[in-house]
Formats: sequence, structure tokens, C-alpha cells
Amino acid sequence: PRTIYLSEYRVPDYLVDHVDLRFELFEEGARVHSKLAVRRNPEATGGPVPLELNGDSLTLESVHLDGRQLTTDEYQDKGELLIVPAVPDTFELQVVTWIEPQNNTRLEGLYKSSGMFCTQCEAEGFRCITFFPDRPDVMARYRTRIEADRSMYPVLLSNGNDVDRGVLEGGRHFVTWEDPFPKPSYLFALVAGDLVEQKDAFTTVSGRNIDLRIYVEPRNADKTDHAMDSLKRAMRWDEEVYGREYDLDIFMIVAVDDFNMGAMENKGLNIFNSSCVLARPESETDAAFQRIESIVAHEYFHNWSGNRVTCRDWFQLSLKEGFTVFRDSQFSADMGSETVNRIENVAMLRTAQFAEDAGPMAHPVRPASYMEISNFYTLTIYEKGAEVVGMIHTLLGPDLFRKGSDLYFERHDGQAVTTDDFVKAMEDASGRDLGQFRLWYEQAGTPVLTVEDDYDEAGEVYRLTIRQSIPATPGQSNKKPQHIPFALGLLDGEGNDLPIRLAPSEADAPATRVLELTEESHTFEFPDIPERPVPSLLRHFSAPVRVNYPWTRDQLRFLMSHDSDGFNRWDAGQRLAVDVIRELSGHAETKVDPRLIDASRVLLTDESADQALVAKMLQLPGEAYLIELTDQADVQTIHHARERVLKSLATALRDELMACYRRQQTASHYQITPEDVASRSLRNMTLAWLLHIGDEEALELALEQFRNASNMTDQSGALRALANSPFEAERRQALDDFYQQWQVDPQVVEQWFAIQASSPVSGDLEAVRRLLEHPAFDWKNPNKIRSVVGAFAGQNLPHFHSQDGSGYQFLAETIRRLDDSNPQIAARLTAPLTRWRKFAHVYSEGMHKALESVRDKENLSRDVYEIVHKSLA
Ligand code: BAL
Ligand code: ZN
Repeated sequence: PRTIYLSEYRVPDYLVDHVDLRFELFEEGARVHSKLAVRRNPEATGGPVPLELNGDSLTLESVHLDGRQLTTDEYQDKGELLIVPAVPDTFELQVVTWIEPQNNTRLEGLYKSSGMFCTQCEAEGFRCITFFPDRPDVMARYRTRIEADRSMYPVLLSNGNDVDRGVLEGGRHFVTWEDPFPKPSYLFALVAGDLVEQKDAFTTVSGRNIDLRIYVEPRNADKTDHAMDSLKRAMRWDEEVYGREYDLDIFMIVAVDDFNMGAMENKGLNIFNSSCVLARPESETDAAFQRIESIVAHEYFHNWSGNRVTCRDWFQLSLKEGFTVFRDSQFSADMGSETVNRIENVAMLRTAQFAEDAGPMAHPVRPASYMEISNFYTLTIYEKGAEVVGMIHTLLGPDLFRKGSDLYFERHDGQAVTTDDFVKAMEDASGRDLGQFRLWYEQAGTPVLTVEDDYDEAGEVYRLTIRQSIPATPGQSNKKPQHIPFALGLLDGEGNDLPIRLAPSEADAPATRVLELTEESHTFEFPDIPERPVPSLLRHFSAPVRVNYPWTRDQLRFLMSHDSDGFNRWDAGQRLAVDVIRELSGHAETKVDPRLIDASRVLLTDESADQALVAKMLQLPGEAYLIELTDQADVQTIHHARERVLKSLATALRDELMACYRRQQTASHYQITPEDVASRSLRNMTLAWLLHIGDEEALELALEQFRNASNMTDQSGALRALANSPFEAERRQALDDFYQQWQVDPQVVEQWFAIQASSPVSGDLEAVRRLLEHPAFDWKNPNKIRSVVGAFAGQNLPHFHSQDGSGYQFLAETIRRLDDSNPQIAARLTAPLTRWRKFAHVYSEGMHKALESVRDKENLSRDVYEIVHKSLA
């Protein structure tokens, strides 16, 4: 496969102003008639060049230029390219292609899922539908006519407004859609199926009425309320916080079972993976409700950050994704608990994005090259990209940031632009120089900050020295220092914030001060500090960096109770727990530090504390995070050390856990308020801890909760606790009962698969292989694959990292099997193996072998090829 470089970017030679599509949908395939209004791009340099259109898996039937059919020697069909050597400056090109959606297992382009036709065109799926300059900087207006059997496909949808419909011969019908907004081909969408709709309406800030519709299969008709409510909240929030009003008269969402991604922001017609849109309290958990709210908002927000202003090329992917993740995080923070949202985002970033940044696939937020763009829908592009936008927000403050985003949308509406254009708008609106800040887009790797301090008692001066270094990443050594906003707090002996001055007697000194790091090393002096303070570093996680500072365990405990920054209270607890777990690793005789037990006791018993934060603070750092923090990680040792800490805590705090469990009462009707979510989370966590140590009384409580729960959070919480408990008969029974109860609901069956595949107790390799043989498992459905294979390799670390290498071989087998049918999913599953250098030899050897066995497969897809070869390099 060829590597594509950002430095090779050239403007398109031809532009397409209008696209007229006609789809004839049949059971054995689909005929696509496309009529393109093409003209030479005035910005393209040089003489006349051939017209080149991208294609993939298309059967070409005919080509007409300005109404005249071309003979086969007037064009070249090279499969991935249709070349027409001689074209005028302005012309109409008609192309007819035949495609087979029913045989499309890659789920890119037009395909069938549960009997409905649907599309996924980002990034390069449109070329699987028809020949087209399939790049985001070619923006056109689309008119789409869909023809299909009327009884099988009564609902026919595409982007924009429904402008015509009628009946055809042979029991067929058609609907025509017209999208007035120019868009890149990746935002094209089509759906045809037997769907029911939930209708609602939204009145925009300027008084326009928008028709809202969610289309689902009839069996899911009772699962759309939450998505609809979330959508309306997102529409209002984007008006209030960003001044963004919706533009079409109709906004549609469709739920699809077989989908590679979470959801897709096609103009006016968002297509969602069922698991990211459908929910009701009885069958979906709090986590699903929260995920749905944020993804519905995310896709909606793309209407401005992505659709109205789109990316010039795929190297700019974070332009829309980083910004939109930042926007959806702000939205979720406003809808729920800001601190808890921040904790969840950072926990994921530090566990998974930091690992990516330290591995062979490390790449900048704006990559310089790729082989397969689908491999770059990464945590770096999304989550680190969002952190980068968040740092601009911190540096500018909310008002100037809003000025910057207004300028960006106004200046670039209808254009395909770059991350640099985004930063420039922020600079122009604020007057700030973000020159050095741009390195965040160009340099890969997670900066490391090493912090030292000293206190001059006589002069009452506190000094802080911060050094930054950025580790080398593939293709990038010798990094330049980056511009890092570093939010600092200083606590006195009582736990109060001290005013942080940069000059003596500075008035209105803040309690949290954002220091700007631009050099390799800075020393800051803070006057008027009457006692040696405890530093609270990188409050609210003000930059995506690692911080090293030699906190004592007593200081960490102190910060856990007193820091005014909720995020840093949590972080202090995590650091303390990491320290304690590490101390136990490989040392069977070492006892768990009583300070961790005491700190957990305080959290469990303090009813006046923010229970949402308490629920987060009680969770021990995960194994994946502990591995991420360790060089040459020994997974089994880490697992056993963490287990010992968990069991010691549960044993020592048995009565407090039981009391905390019994205290949790939520409203009798299900609500997803931060309070109720925290309460259910505490209940399920305390139950899980108690079952983990084989507590008989807790077993009774778990069985009772399992049988009588009125919502899925409680029911699956009890099931998960049972599945990880030593009570073998009860856990088998509960797993069987749960399947019997829920087998008709594929989304719940996915939860059932994941609970088992991720459980170190219920999910050994043999059990996981049996799940693949289960009648409900389906190799064509990405959600099923993720819920079994993904959950096993990503969450069941003691079994996946079995020292005999069997877990790795299993994953390699799966990747090889999926590589032909769905390369995007195969490539995603490869991620855990790519980290082989991170592990001790006894693991890395087996991981390396597994990667080699994937590399040696014949006809390896470009997707998997890129990841495997970069990992082995
Ligand atoms: N654009 C792909 C799905 C998403 O990030 O919204
Ligand atoms: Zn997105």
C-alpha cells in the first residue's frame, strides 16, 4: 500500500457543483445513475489534465459526457480510478454503476443491515457507490432520487428536504431529496427500509420550526425517547453556548444494527449504531443513557463543526472531531456533573490515548502521513484533539474563545479548511499569538512535566520549577518545547487555597493560577506564602501531559480531602492507590497501607460529600492504566497486586460497604440525574466488592437485586458482580436466567456477551470461544464482535495476557478471519497487540508472534497491513 503525505496536498483539478443521483434498489443489487456538473478548478495550475474519479468495488455500465455515450477507448476503468483523458473546462458527466449492497460486509458505502439499505461514506465510502472525486474539498449540492419496492421499503430517506414522491410500476415507489447546502461526498446518506418514526418538533431561536424524526425498526419503537430529548437539549445548547442555529427544515436520525462506527453526522440524516441511540431504562444502563446523550449531541454539533465548515483533507480530521468532542464534553458537563465528566474523559485519555501516544501508531493531532485513513479515527485525533481545543479555551477564556469560534464559523462557512485556519481565527479574534501552540498539532507524544519545589521560610517565597520533555515517537525525535497551560493551586495547612501572586502584594490574586509554560524549564516564584504549601498541580487537568512530583502519601491524603479542585481530589486518590498497588506488586508479604483503607472509609461514610465524586473516587485505577504507567509490564503481577488491594479494602471495610449499599435509594421512577446515577453506581460498586470476597449476605442482596431490579443498571450491576464472584452455581444460574429473559433484545445480548467476555472469573479463553459459537453471536455484526472479542482483549487482561500466548493467538485468528469481510473492524481489534514493546518478555514474545501471524496472511487489507507493519517496524 501507498503512503499518502500531507505535504503532497494539491487543490482538486476539477470541482463538482451539482450531483444528481438516482438509485434503483433491488434485492440482487442496486443501479446508481449519477449526473455530475463538473468544471475545471480555477485555482488548479498547469494545462488541461485528465479527469480522475475514485471508485471501489463498482461495476461500470456506461459513461456519457455532455449527453454523448463514451466508447471504451475514451475512458479507462482502472477499478480504483475512472480516467477520462479529454474533457472540456465545463461539462456534464453521467455514470451508471452496478453495486451489490447485500454482499457488502465491509459496511462501507451502500449496504444492507437487518433488511434495510443504509450507507456509511466517511471517510472514503462514497467511492463504493459511484465514481466520484471522493475528497472532502470537493463540495457539491446533491439531489437524490431513490426507487425501491414499496412494501419492503416504505421509508426512503436521504439528505436535505423531501421534494417529490410518487408511485412506480411493479409495486415500486420513489422519493426525491434535495440538499440545498454544498457538502463533501463523505456526508452523503441514504436509507431505505420498513421503519417506524417518532416525530417531534423544535422551534429555533429565530422562530423556525424544525421537524425532528427518529426512524427505527418497529421492535425498537419504545427506545427513542431519550435520544429525542437529548437532541432537543443539544439543539438548544448549541444556540445558547455557540450561537449556532439549525439550518434545514428537517433533522432525521436512523438506528442501524450493523455499523462500524458509533454514529455518523450525514447532513440532515444522522445514521446511528443502535447501541448509541436506542435506550429505555429496563434494558439499557446509565452508561448507555449518558453515551447516547453525548453522541446524539456530538453528531448534531457536527452540523456546524464539520458540515457547514468541513475539512480540506483527511489530515485535518481533528479540525472537526477534536472541536466537536470538545463541544460535546462541554455539553455533557453542563447537563450532568462537570467534575465527574472531566474525570471520565481524563481517565480514558490517560489510559488509552497516552498508550497510543507511546506506541508504534503514535501520530500528531494533525498527522503528516497515512496509508489508510480509517486507521486514524483515533483517540489522538478525537480525545487529544479535544484537549488541544480545550487548552485554547483555557488560554483565551470563555469570552474570547466564543469570539474566536464565531469568527471561525463566519469566515469559513461553506468551506473546507485546515486546523491552521481554526487556530488563526482564534488568534485573530483574541489578539493572542498561538504560534508555538501550533506544535500541539504537529508533534506527537505526551509531554512529561517534572516539578520540583522549595520554600524559603524567611522570605515567605515558594518556588516551583517545571521542566518539560516530549518523548521521541516514530519519525519524530528532538521535539521542541510546547505551549502548556498549567493550572496551579497552593493549599495551606488547613487545606485552604492560598492566593497565588506573581508579584508581592498583587491585588485580586487568584486561588487557581494558569501558568503558561513555553520553555524547557521555568522557575516561578510566589511571594507572600506564609507557610510551606501543598501544591495542587495541573488542576482540572489543564493540559494532556504527565506530571511527576514527589508527593508523600500524607500529602495525597490531604489533597483527597481538601483540594478545592474536584478533579485533583480524585487524582490524588488515584495516585495514592497506584502507589499502594505498586508497592505490593511482587511482594506477597507487604500489607496494604492503612492510609488507603482509612481514606476509603472516610469516602464510604461521609454522606455529606458529593456522592457522584465519591463513587468515582472509590474506584481503584484499572489494570490498563496501571500497565500504561509501567515499563516492561508484568500483567499477572499487576493483576494480583490490584486484586489483593481490592480484597483487603473489601474485607477491612465490610460493614461500611454494607451500610453504604443499604443507604442508596433512588427515586422510584428512573431518572438519570447525577445523584441517582451516583447512587446506583455506589450500590453496584459496593455489591461487587462484597461479592468479590465471597460475602454470603451480599450474595443474597445481589440475587434479590438481580431478580427485582426495575432498571438495567441495577440488574446488570448485580449480574456483573455475580459473574465476578466465587459463587459458581449462582453465577451460572444468573447468566442463564438473564439470557432467557433478554434473548429477544440484541442490545441486551451484547451486554450479556460483554459481561462474560470481560470477566476474569467467568471469561477464560474456553468460555469466550464458546460465546463465539453461541447462536446469538454474528460475525457480520460489529457490535457482537466488539462485545466478545473486543471486551476480552481490552478488559479481561489476565486471560488475554495468559503467559502461554493463547489469548494473543485467539485475537490473531479473529483478526485474520475478519480481515477479508470487514477490514475496518479487523484493524481496530489489532490495537492491543501493537503495544507489545510495553510488556515483559514473557508477554511481548507471544504478542510479536501473533502480529507476525497476521502479517503473513495472504491478501492482507490495507487497514490491517498498516497497523501490523508499523507495529513490527
Ligand atoms: N465522523 C465519524 C463519526 C463521528 O465522529 O461523529
Ligand atoms: Zn465526530
